[in-house]
Amino acid sequence: MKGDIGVIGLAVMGQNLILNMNDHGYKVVAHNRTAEKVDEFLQGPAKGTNIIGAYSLQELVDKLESPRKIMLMVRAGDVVDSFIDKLVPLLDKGDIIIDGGNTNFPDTNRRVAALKEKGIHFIGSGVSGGEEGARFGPSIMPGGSPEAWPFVKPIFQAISAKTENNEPCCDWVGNDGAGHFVKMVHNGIEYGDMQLITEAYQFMKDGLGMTHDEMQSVFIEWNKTELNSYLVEITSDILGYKDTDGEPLVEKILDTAGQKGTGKWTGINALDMGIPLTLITESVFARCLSSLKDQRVEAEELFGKKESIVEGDKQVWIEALRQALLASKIISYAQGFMLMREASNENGWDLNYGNVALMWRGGCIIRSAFLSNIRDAYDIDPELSFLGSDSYFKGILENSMSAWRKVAAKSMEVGIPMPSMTSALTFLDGYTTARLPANLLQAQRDYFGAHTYERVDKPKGEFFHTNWTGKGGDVSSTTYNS
Ligand code: NBP
Repeated sequence: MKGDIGVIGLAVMGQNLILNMNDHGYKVVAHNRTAEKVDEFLQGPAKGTNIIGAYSLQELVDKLESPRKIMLMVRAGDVVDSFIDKLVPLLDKGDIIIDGGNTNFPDTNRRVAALKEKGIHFIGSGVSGGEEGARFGPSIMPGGSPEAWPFVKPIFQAISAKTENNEPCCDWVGNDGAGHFVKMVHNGIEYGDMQLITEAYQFMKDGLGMTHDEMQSVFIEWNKTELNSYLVEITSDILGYKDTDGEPLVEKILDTAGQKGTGKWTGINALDMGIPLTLITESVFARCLSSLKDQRVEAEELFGKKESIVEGDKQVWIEALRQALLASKIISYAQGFMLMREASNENGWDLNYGNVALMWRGGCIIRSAFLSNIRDAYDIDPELSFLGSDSYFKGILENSMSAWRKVAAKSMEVGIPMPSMTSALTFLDGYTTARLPANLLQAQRDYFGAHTYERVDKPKGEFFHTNWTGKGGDVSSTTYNS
């Protein structure tokens, strides 16, 4: 009997996805560039299962049922292209290649188009949840050639995480690179959620002088509220974790954050598309700033910086902080969905935002109760342009406003950096201001560069130039927006 699906790449993600597929009754053919890893896998974790090994791509192809489904779980980038190039001559028209790695979506756009010309279907799929997710139920975000989806759907939906109502956290996202785009935004949101939590931690630790056990209890309590999420849960575990000497391990970890690029891609896309994705971008910059450790140590000494203690009732501050965190999180997701909306419109992807929220509901790093509310919001209005306008989220933003402002103002006053919480508030203030000072900005642009402006008392689309000094000419620059 031939295999249902082939998987190339026997590192942590590939192995765990294969075992997951096997658990769900699928016969998987496993291949890896370094052949010894196939044997190690078959004699190790895959021992006693129905998993079959393949030591060459030809063997892999020969052992698969038609149409063949071959999933790449290898390092993103050139390695994916190289496997595609080697596979194509061995495949038949209608066969399917799936890239489950962390690929930048323009690469998926390119591969879908190139393979279509050869009659091969291509799916680019985000997979989130790390090692444990891959093994027991990840969030899976597939996009690409829609013709391929019916063949892959039963396998992906079987192995994916499920919501509390047993809905699979996996559905078709859209054409071309839509799946990898949505996975990229997921990772950007993950950056934002993590940064917000770290800001709350620093406020509690440095501002309120709380112990790690106290902070752990706060996160345990917060996890029983609207903030209920995987990241809040693991934060409480981390804060309670003691090193061998009984001290909190977290304080022994160097404060320089790493990154693998998906947050940066999200920020770059937001800039390209003109979407004010301020919170995620601040979170990426916060990681960049953290990596300037030596400079920060010198600068702290140079400026003689000392944060002052936050005065007042600790419990009142903790509740204010919870509200500030929740409100900021709403803004982060609102911005992320704005970005997806713009990308969907630009690329004709017809994204279903409620489904995206559902796919993130379980299995992935940003899984949270909150995502059910986002799904409800898009069920009520599938074209919602700003999540904060939905009555549930609007209510939270309004109720949290005063506490959020107090936390933001206090952080500025005492010198605790909270770039994401404060930028979220600034965004909302800007978004809810009907008249911003961009009129002055337009005047400046026209003054120095004859860039023209529109007038509030004339129809939109009519452009004016003023000779502000009497010395410049009346010729204006070409009007366009980049
Ligand atoms: P890695 O990203 O570490 O990739 C390891 C695989 O790539 C191995 O099969 C390795 O073969 C193969 N490979 C490499 Br590296 N260079 C190669 C080359 N030049 N030619 C052929 N094969 C090559 O594995 P992973 O951490 O399991 O991740 C797989 C994908 O899933 C990545 O795109 C990753 O970004 C994504 N992802 C990872 C996680 C996670 O938590 N780790 C979560 C979600 C998504 P070899 O054994 O012969 O060296």
